[in-house]
Amino acid sequence: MKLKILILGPIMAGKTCLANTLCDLTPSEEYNPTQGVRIVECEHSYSVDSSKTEIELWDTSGDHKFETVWPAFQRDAHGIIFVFNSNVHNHISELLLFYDYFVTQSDLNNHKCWLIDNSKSGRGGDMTNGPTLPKQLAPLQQKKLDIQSEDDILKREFNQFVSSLIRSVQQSSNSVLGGL
Ligand SMILES: Nc1nc2c(ncn2[C@@H]2O[C@H](COP(=O)(O)OP(=O)(O)OP(=O)(O)O)[C@@H](O)[C@H]2O)c(=O)[nH]1
Ligand SMILES: [Mg+2]
Repeated sequence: MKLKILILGPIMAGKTCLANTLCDLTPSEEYNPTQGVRIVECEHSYSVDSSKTEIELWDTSGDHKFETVWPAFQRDAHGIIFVFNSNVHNHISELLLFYDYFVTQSDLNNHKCWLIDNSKSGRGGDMTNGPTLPKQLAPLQQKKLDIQSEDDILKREFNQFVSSLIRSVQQSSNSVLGGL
């Protein structure tokens, strides 16, 4: 099985940093804006039947000048990781624009999304201390963490997220087969 997972969110939210951390690539010292998209691959072992899943992480740019390629990002995507920083004043409104295009106006539902607040709050907290999120984001599975220093928590939760995506892809392919 191959999963396409989009990493979406505002400029300088930490999307490239997240992709590098998940794929054990060395993070770059300075900020290099992603030009359009960068695709990195990693593998996941699904614990139930220990089969291997290839994962394509689409590390996208947060810059709106690339909006024309958003339809290509979206095509055949299985899940989305949204990254933002609740300490940056415009990040929540930016995040809503991505959510609106990639979730509200698409057929990808909230269960296939994960929201990461990369606001460097300290270890393993939930999102109870930050600014209140708009209500449409409330159903999303969410986590506040520092991507680089909390890579252990990040990887554990990423594995859970991928496992749940695999289950839902398997369920939908079973229901398609059942309908034949
Ligand atoms: N220490 C630390 N630095 C981070 C973290 N996340 C992002 N940074 C820094 O923040 C800056 C922006 O991170 P990127 O991951 O490149 O941002 P991006 O979301 O990919 O931005 P675009 O590609 O322009 O959309 C870089 O200088 C990173 O080193 C983090 O979790 N910890
Ligand atoms: Mg980037």
